[in-house]
Amino acid sequence: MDPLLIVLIVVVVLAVAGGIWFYAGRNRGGELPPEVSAHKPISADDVLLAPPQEPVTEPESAPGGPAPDAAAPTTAEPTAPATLERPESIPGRMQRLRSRLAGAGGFGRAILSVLSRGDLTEADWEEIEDTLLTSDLGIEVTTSLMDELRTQAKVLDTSDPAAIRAVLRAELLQLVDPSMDRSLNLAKPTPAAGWNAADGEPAAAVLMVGVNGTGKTTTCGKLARVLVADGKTAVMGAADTFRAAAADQLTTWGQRVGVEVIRSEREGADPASVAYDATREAARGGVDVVVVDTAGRLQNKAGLMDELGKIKRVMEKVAPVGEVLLVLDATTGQNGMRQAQVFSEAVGITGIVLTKLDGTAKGGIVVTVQKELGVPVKLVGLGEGADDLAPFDPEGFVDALLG
Ligand SMILES: Nc1nc2c(ncn2[C@@H]2O[C@H](COP(=O)(O)OP(=O)(O)O)[C@@H](O)[C@H]2O)c(=O)[nH]1
Ligand SMILES: [Mg+2]
Repeated sequence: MDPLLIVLIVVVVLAVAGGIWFYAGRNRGGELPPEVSAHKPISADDVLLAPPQEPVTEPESAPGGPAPDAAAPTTAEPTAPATLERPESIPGRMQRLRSRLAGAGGFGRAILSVLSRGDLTEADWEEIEDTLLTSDLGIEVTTSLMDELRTQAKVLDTSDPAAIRAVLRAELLQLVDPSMDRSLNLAKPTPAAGWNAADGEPAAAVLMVGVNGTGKTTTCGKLARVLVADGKTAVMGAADTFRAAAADQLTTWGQRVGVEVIRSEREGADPASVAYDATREAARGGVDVVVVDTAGRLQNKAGLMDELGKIKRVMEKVAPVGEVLLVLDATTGQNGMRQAQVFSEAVGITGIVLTKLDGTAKGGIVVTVQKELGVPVKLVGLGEGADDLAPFDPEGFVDALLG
């Protein structure tokens, strides 16, 4: 063979082999890095199962914003009608909340299932007692309710679940006490003695108090929305001046529901002066209701009493405060009760807002808190959504518990 031809064949073979190696190498390098390829592709399910996103508007003032102006401690935040949402009707939300409560707090259903077993053993009765205790009915109420149920069970045919259900329903309803007045006092108050009529007609005032994290700010926003849905006008006061974020949170709610928020740009400003400004502005604007949010720091009982007392006093330079609502987190149970007592002593409470009743089986706290504080539960919160607040309805509540 021609040596030249042999050299040519070797060159061609080498070139082809090199090409194959190069191509394979490129492919290796072209693979996705493991951390990228490990990502699960986003499917329709991921989107559908994602927790619902609240349409939240960015607060107007950001940290590091304009310097605080000592001469003008409070400002009225303009509302942003573009982000306004349409509130759900009251009957609609009560229906929805009832079904949510039935899903989460239905301790009555557990009791009914035991009762329907017929002849009850001692173990069955203990099971009923345990269920009542874990619902936060408290030992005293549980004991008397157990006595009543046992007595009635002897009198009635225990194999008839409908009859036992009726007894349990009546007993629970009596404990919740349908005779209490649960309406919010939103009547226009009589102006204070020193109030100048030229400064406007004072608005009905609602003061929101309670421990940090119980849901005060959220409840202010939800309540303002209920008022708007009811055709009323409102102003909110951000008297939680401890953190700027608290006023921002309330401002965001104000923007959502189209309600003006009076706040201070200065962190640590005097909460009483913000509360006063909000109350005065509400009168000047001829608004129906002023809702004042407060801080709930509890390190020092005397300090808390002073602060809340002062807030209420300055608001009453305009007109009497019609509602002081204590916001209580239902999931904290008996712990929350002790804190509630402190607030109740610090400032007269006219009603309770029980929040986070969704996702707890501690519905019995309604009975306990009313008994210990002597004021009715007026509103219940059953979620973080803007429409997740409803008037407390004893019959609906008991029926939801019984499933
Ligand atoms: N599940 C549930 N969460 C709530 C309810 N009310 C308030 N929250 C949540 O509780 C947290 C604290 O609420 P916030 O209003 O800031 O409490 P504040 O410190 O008392 O003003 C927030 O994450 C709220 O969304 C309710 O009724 N149900
Ligand atoms: Mg707050």
